[in-house]
Parts: sequence; structure tokens; C-alpha cells
Amino acid sequence: MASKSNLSLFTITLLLVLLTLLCYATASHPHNKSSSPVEFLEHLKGCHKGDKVKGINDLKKYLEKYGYLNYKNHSHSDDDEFDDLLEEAVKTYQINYHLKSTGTLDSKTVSKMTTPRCGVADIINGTSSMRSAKKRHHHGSLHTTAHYSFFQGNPKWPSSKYHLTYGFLPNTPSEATGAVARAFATWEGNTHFTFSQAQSYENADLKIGFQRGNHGDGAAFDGPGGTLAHAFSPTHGIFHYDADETWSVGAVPGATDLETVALHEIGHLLGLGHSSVKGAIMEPTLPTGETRGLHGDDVQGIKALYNV
Ligand code: TQI
Ligand code: CA
Ligand code: ZN
Ligand code: ZN
Repeated sequence: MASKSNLSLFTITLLLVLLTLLCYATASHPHNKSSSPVEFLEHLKGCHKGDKVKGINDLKKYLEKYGYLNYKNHSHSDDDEFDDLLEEAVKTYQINYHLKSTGTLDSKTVSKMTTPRCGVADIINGTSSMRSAKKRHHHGSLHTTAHYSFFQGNPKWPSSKYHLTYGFLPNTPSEATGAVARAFATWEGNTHFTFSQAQSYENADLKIGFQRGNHGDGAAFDGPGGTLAHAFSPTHGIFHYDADETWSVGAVPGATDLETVALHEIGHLLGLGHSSVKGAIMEPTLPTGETRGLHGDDVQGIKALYNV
């Protein structure tokens, strides 16, 4: 009897010692390859669109897991090609984490991705929880939609050039010059930029006018309907209204408000692309006969682009 219980005691002790040793053996190798699920990221540093590097497939899986990518049945869903969709996903990730939105897997982005994080996706059904995450942890139900964007390469006015002048082509109707001046005043009241009318059209930083059809800047207008206006990215400074549209001052059924379109085009002139936020001036849709003002998302976009 005594020897039998001694034997089981010995067996249990032996098992415990073995288990402890086993645990110690696995835990004492933090640099063990299989211990980090984001190990693959380290040698992807510097990767960008067009690259084909082993491990990009894992980057896609990572960004899919946290809601940045949804390849569905796309041909590149399961390979190592750094394609457009992946670049867009990396940019969105960088915006969400307040990194420079380059689309390149730079070392700051890699270091953010390798930082331990919670397993809940940042974007669920195209809805980002990131900006509310500051006030409320992203498990909270408060959701904010993905926001503003910039042009490819983030073109912007030099930081020393925060005062911009604007000029109008001769024969621009006073309804339009007035509407544009009010739009500049609105942007001025909400950003670090100031604006004033230039002495002459030629010397102006921002050149504004009405044009129709093919007018020599490589972006022909299309007659009534379709494109309403266009503006180029910094530092081109061109903003044209399509002269073939029905324009109005204020909300008029069947017409488009000059000032609302000016707010939108000035956003482009300053470097903003389109936004997915409903009601943002940079949202690429506007029901006819309506007016719209600046939205917090538009202002945040400028702040993010110019680091102010
Ligand atoms: N004109 C387009 C726009 O300014 C031209 C354009 C399309 C564009 N994609 C672009 C310009 C990307 C810069 C970057 O968006 S538009 C609206 C809105 C247009 C549309 O005629 O479609 C406004 C112009 F938002 F109402 F739909 C102004 Cl406000
Ligand atoms: Ca048109
Ligand atoms: Zn033009
Ligand atoms: Zn636009």
C-alpha cells in the first residue's frame, strides 16, 4: 500500500517537473519564428505597389482580418502581388493610425502593425471605428465612416504658402465671383489658409473661370449634365465651371449652387480628394437643387494633409 502511493506521488511529481520544463522551453524563446504572427512583416519593409515579394499574401490576410481589404473573388486575393487594392488598404490603415498615407509599407507602418493589438477589426462593413476610438475604445458601438482622401502622392501647397490669391477670367458673372469669394471666406474661417483676390488673373495662384467643351487644359467639359466643374491638384490652381450647366445662387430646383460647387472645387485646389462621409463637401455626390457647407471631415482632411 505504502509503496504504491509513493509510486503515484513520484509519477505526479515527475509529470509536473516535465510540464514545467516544457512550458519554460517554449516561453523562453520569444524570437522563436512561430511565436509572432506578424513576423512576415519585418522583411516586407519598403514594399510598395508593383512589388512581388513572398509574404505579401500574409499582409493581405492581416489587412483583411482587420477590415481594410475585401478581395472577394478577385484574382490577386491569394498571391504575393502588391496591387492597387492593397495599396489603397495600406493607405487607409496609415490614415487610421495617423501615419503618412503613402501606400508604401514603410518602417513606421510595419512597427505599428507589429504592435500588439486587439482582435476586433478597425473597419466593419466599410465603416471605420477609428476616429471614435480616441474617445471610446473601438469595441464601442459608436462608428464613424471612413473619411477624406488626398490625391496620389499627397500634393499640397508648400507650408510657407498659406496665403493664396485668386483671380477670375474676364467676363465671369458677378453672381459667380461673389459665390466663390464666400466659399473662400468659409475655407479661410476653418483652416490655416487665407485668401484674397489677386491684382490680375495672370498673377493669381488660383485661376477661376467658366469654360465649355474642349478648352485646352486636357479635361474637356461634356455639355449640359455630367461634369459640373473641375479643379486640379496643388499647385496647378485651375478651377473651371462648366458654362453649359444651369447655375444658381442658393438652392433652386433643377440648378446647381455656385457656392457649394466652389467649396468642393476649392477642396480639390487645396489637395483634398473625395470623401466617403455623408454630407461632407468632398462627398462626390450632391442632389440637384441643394446647398451644402463645410463638414468636420473636410476640415480634418486639410489638417491631416498639412499637419496643422
Ligand atoms: N466634377 C468632378 C469633381 O470635381 C471632377 C472630378 C471627378 C474630379 N473626379 C475627380 C476632380 C477627382 C478632382 C478629383 O468632383 S463633378 C460635385 C458633387 C462635381 C461633383 O462635376 O462631378 C461637385 C463637381 F459633389 F456635387 F457631386 C462639384 Cl460639388
Ligand atoms: Ca457638364
Ligand atoms: Zn478646365
Ligand atoms: Zn470632386
